[in-house]
Formats: sequence, C-alpha cells, structure tokens
Amino acid sequence: MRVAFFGLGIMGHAMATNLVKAGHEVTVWNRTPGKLVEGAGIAPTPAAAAQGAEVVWLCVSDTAAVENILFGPDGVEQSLAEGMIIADSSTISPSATVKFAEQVRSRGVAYVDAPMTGSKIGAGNGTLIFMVGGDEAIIERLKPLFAAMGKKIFRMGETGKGQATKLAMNLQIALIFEGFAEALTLATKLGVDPQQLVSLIDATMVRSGVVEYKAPFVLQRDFTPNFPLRLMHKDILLTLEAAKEARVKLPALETVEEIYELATEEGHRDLDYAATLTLLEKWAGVQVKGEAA
Ligand code: NA7
Repeated sequence: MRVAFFGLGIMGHAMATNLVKAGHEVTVWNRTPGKLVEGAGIAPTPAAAAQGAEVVWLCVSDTAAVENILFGPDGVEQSLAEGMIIADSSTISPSATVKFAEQVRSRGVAYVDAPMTGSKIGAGNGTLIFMVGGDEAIIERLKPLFAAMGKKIFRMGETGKGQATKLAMNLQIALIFEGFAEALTLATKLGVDPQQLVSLIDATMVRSGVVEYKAPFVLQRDFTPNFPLRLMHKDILLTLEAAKEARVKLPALETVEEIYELATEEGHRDLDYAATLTLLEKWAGVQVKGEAA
C-alpha cells in the first residue's frame, strides 16, 4: 500500500521501518528534519507526504501534534482525497479524535484511531498490540499494515474508542507500577531484599506483566526510556481530562499524577516512567537495588 507516515520518534521510526520491510511504499515526514527510514521516501511537508497516499499513518506525541499535521500549515488536509484512510497510533484525546474524524468525513476520508501497546521492543520486532476504533470494513483494509507492525488488533468500537481504551489501559499501568514501586521502597526500608521480593511476587497472584517487564530494569537501576516519563505523564493528564469530561472521579490517578509532576520538576521527564521510584526512595532515604546493580 502507499503509506504516508508521520512521526519518527521511538515508536514511529520502528513502525515505519517495519512497513518498508513488509514491502509497502512509504513516504515519511518528521517535524525535525534529518530523521530517515531506510527504503522510504522523504517529503518536505505533511501535505506533500500525503499526496497520492492511500493511507496516512500518524505516530506523534500528543493531540496538538496530530492537529498540526492534519490541519496546520501545509497540513495533510490539503491532500485529502476520496477513499483515503487516516490511522492514528499516537495516544491522544478521545474527544479530539472524534472531532478530527468529523472534520475529514465530508471529504470522503475515513478515520481510525489505533493506539498501541508493546513499547519500544514491540515496535522494533513488529509485535505491537493495537486497540482500534473505527469502521470494520476500513479496519479490514488496514490489516496488511497492522500485520507488518503488530501481532494482534482489538477492535474496541467506533472511532475514538481505541483512544478511550488506551487511556483505561495506561491508567492501570501507572497505578500497578506505583504499587510495585511503593512496595519495593517500603520493603527495602524495612530491610527486605528487593530481589527476593520480586521472586515472591512472580510466584504469587500479585505478579503482573507490568512488574515482570519493569523489575529487571528497576533492580539494575536502568532508567533509560522504554516509555518516557513525559509520555506517561501526558497520558495520565489526558486520562484525567477525559474522566472530567465524562464526570468520572479517579482519585488514585490524581494522586499519582502529582508524583509525575514532581518527577518532572526533578528533571526526570526523559527517563523511563520507572524513575518515579526515585522520588519514593528520596522521601524514604533508601535505594532499591538488586544484585546486578
Ligand atoms: P517520541 O519518541 O517522543 O516521538 C514523538 C514524535 O512526535 C517525534 O517524531 C516528534 O517530532 C513528533 N512531534 C512532537 N510534537 C510535534 C508537533 N507539534 N508537530 C509534529 N510532530 C511532532 O514518542 P514515541 O515515538 O515514543 O511515541 C509516539 C506516540 O505513541 C505517543 O503519543 C505515545 O504516547 C504513544 P520531532 O522529532 O521531535 O520533531
């Protein structure tokens, strides 16, 4: 398929690379010039990238970035054509997604929101899991692209429901990790070996995919970003905003948001979100370490 791909960050670069590898004709555009994908064309503007494309795929930071690429100066809007599909893998506001979809519908363009989970590793080896909102027939047409980038897709409903699901998923990741980090901090302060605690967690019903994934990094004190704190913070703020719009109270997430705020003030925004642990450690006066560290 002819694909215009926008956003060559940690996730987008790997995803566009996998599209090229699968034989699709890809043209890329990135806000900061100089980022390349081997085998893909480069366009000077979003409008130029989208010209003649069957599918426009986005993977950028936030709602403003998506809006800018679609409707800003030299935006994709100028090159919209009947039958085109816009797919957005960025994590952004569900209500803004619905608004963007309405803005292009009158031009005969379909809109699918397709945020994903699987982190940098899943993007690299093409094993992402997509949670998708949109028309079933349109999603069917996108299947070869999903297959090149991921291993599974879940259709969650109409456009916007992919984003809504993603927020509900990341809410859990943020809270599960916070629980793990607080447990590690308390146990360490009380003299329990954190490595031993992790072995016990793995053997009991407390275990979780989040802990399984994060524990080795945490025990080695490796906070290089798999999922940067700034993006998890953005997702938490999006979730609180969506909850407010829907008149839902999320007291635990509100508290955790304050920790991300403080971690940002401490200069940790570009580290992995696991670095929120360092604040708990500071307050407790301990450091959580496994043998490997
Ligand atoms: P990164 O690695 O932070 O990359 C973000 C990308 O978004 C990168 O290509 C940025 O371009 C681009 N970006 C950011 N702001 C804008 C604006 N205003 N206009 C155009 N392009 C922009 O994020 P990930 O790849 O890890 O994640 C991407 C999404 O997936 C995000 O929503 C996650 O929550 C999930 P730059 O190179 O900085 O010019």
